[in-house]
Amino acid sequence: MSLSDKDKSTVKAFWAKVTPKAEEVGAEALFRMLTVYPQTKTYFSHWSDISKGSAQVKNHGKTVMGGVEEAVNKIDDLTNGLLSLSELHAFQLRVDPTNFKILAHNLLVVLASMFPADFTPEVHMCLDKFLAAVALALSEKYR
Ligand code: HNI
Repeated sequence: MSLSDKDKSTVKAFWAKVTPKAEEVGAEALFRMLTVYPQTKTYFSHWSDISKGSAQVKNHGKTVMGGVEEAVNKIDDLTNGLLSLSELHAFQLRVDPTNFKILAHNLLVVLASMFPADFTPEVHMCLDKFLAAVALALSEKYR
């Protein structure tokens, strides 16, 4: 399942609108993931505070969104573009790759609620494809 030129331009145009609010989106999506899918909390057991709006949740939300932005910039070759992030998650952090899909879902929910006018069914479809491709690229080093 590859992204068409139209998918890519739709993702880029939407992302340009998201960028100014990236920190809020990241923190909300991360907090939602930790709440709705509590099994994801195991990876953050070294944090002192995983409550809504905590400094650690905000910080890591920002970090993850930096990774997604990198993916938008490397949308033409996600496998190579995300190789070092994949390596980090596979070998050091040992994050089960099913969690990439869980985070993608939470990102979509937050984007839909924060950008209701821009989040059309078409945009939803392109973002879903893009985030699935990101999840696949991040899973590359696991095999
Ligand atoms: Ni993820 C660290 C990007 C999904 C658990 N993660 C990072 C970093 C980036 C990043 C960037 C910082 C790297 C560095 O220090 O060089 N993570 C992404 C992206 C996605 C993702 C782009 C998916 C879209 N990460 C996930 C998921 C989990 C996850 C789904 C677990 C449920 N990531 C982590 C953990 C760290 C991490 C844990 C280390 C955080 C820390 O502070 O210890």
